[in-house]
Amino acid sequence: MTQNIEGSTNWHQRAQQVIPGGVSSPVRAFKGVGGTPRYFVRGEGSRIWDVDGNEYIDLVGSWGPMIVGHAHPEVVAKVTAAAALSASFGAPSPNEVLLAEEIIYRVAPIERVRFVSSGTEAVMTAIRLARAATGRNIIVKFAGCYHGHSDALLVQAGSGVATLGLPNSPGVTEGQAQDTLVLPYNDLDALENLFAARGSDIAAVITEPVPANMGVVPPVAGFNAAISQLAKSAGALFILDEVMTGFRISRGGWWAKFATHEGWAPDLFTYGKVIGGGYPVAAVAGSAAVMDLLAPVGSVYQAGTLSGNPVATAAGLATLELCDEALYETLDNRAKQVGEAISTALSAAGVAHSLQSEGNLFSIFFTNSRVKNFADAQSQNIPAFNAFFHAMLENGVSIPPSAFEAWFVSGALSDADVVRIGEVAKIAAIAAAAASED
Ligand code: KE4
Repeated sequence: MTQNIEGSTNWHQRAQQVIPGGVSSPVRAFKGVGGTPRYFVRGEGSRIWDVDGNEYIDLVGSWGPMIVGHAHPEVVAKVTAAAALSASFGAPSPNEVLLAEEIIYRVAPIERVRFVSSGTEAVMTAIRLARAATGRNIIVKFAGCYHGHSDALLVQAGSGVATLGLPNSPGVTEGQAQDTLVLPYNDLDALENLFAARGSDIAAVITEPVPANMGVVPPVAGFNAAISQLAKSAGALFILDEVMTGFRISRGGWWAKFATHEGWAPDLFTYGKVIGGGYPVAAVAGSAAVMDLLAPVGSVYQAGTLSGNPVATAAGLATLELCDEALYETLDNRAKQVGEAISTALSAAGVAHSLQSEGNLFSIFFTNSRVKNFADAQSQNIPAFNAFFHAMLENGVSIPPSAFEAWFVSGALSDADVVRIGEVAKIAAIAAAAASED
């Protein structure tokens, strides 16, 4: 099926004259998969339409925020009403208080929330808080985890596991990188050894509770609890970056679903995506003891013109109100149905793959073994994924344009959508098989 993508092609040529790469975020440019990014103009429920009128079932969902589907009438109504009362005051307003209260109600260890406009800002603030709270510099992260584009986190592993981090982007100085150490994910020995060697220098360890920015790589049993214990013993903080998983995995995010009963809690949480329902809302949250270090109570500076914006927080509130237990049950079922339909198609075409999930977050690695860390993820068959991606897209199913991303279901997916996804996956699996043989 050859799609007419003339409109997207023209828009992309025009966009590249005025925006670097024609995009406002690199992954959208299709550099990893090749081809022409689609320019979308409308979404409704589980469907999105591009400028050429092509219709797609959406399994990207703006990378997580569109959890209840596109243009949900209750979200649109609340946003429209808020927007009619002005977009922003640069002053306190009730909606941000209501959204903070909702987050605190859902996640027991949280006593304070500070809103920002992106996950990057939320993580940047959490790092600054951890350094202020401990008086230490070193941040520990894991290879393959993504925490936004602040300098301290655009760092790759040094030559040895415990050596200083190296910048992994031009513009990040060695000075900024050297205070970040990068360990292999799921490697508890490496973490224990680092804490034994440098525990008293470590301000914080940060991790995604289930890494989803290298594809979905579940933690080995007890990994997050061990991080919490090692950090606590060394006087370091534990930052759980739930920007992706927060209120996506459950009503209280990953921690509430998988860790509540394990007797540990991180010192700081970061959120984004779902708490804005597609509008720019993110947050750093935690105990009053740590969070009240932030100005104006404490002296850790952080600020934002549009932080806690009344329209964006109205969207987040409306979205969270729709995220009830029934919705999460639906999401888990839909993720299982979609994952199994695609895996069945790939198996029938003889394409090696590993379907990996945690709750309703899932992804498919084109490799025949379980992916436990970033090195494993990098060893997958990228040409096979890319052929699969384009065949899905050209047949009306939009999946993430990268082999290193999570796939997202929404509450708006229908039984007919799942059937269609399974049919298209059969076509795409054949394309992947052909690419695997090249
Ligand atoms: P933002 O600054 O993009 O709002 O959030 C950064 C961030 C922080 N922490 C985690 C765990 C994240 O997943 C993200 C952002 N995720 C990507 C999706 N892989 C955003 C998509 C993009 O970069 O365009």
